Amino acid sequence: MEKDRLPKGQKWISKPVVYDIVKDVKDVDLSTYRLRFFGFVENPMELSYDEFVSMAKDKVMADFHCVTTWSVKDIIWEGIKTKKILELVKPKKEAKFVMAHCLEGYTTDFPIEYLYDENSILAYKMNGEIIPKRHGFPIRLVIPSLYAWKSAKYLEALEFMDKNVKGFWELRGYHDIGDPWKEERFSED
Ligand SMILES: Nc1nc2c(c(=O)[nH]1)N[C@H]1C(S)=C(S)[C@@H](COP(=O)(O)O)O[C@H]1N2
Ligand SMILES: [Mo]
Repeated sequence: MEKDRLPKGQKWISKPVVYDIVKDVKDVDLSTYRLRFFGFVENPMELSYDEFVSMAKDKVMADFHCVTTWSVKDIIWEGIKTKKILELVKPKKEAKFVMAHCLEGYTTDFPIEYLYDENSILAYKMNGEIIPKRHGFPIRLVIPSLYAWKSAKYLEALEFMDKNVKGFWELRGYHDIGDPWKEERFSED
């Protein structure tokens, strides 16, 4: 049923609203850009943009829920599913949480389980086009099963951590997990 598709407290809108912690996002030089994976992993790894694109074979269509109460249906993301990245970097058993680090300084953290989700993807295309600058060019982490602030734009690195360290919005009161189906908007601590 259509209404079961919308988490409590949300309403549908047609396009995602851009939210950024900075006014201007610098242009990215793709020739020097690297996406890094580090921390508690057996195989730390870095990928150039070209390497990323040559590995990008996955596509996910998912709804996108923002904690400010809007939701957008059926956004199509193309790139590499995060579960495939995990097969390559091999998280150590200590790896319990992940911090996404972004080029302009934004960070967000979440439990590692969310990277095993079938719908979680590192995306370089959105709705069939290269991701527009303000939606996260060159690469964005997309975790459709969490509120949109966990979907880190302008991604620079994923850090595998043995404990929960709060990111930008988590330090300002947002939930450490942020499951829209449980309305985990704010944290209690
Ligand atoms: N790097 C980065 N990623 C970010 C943000 C940000 O400020 N910087 N904002 C987050 C927030 S609060 C939301 S709601 C979504 C918004 O995604 P959109 O701008 O593509 O609509 O991006 C998230 N990812
Ligand atoms: Mo947000």
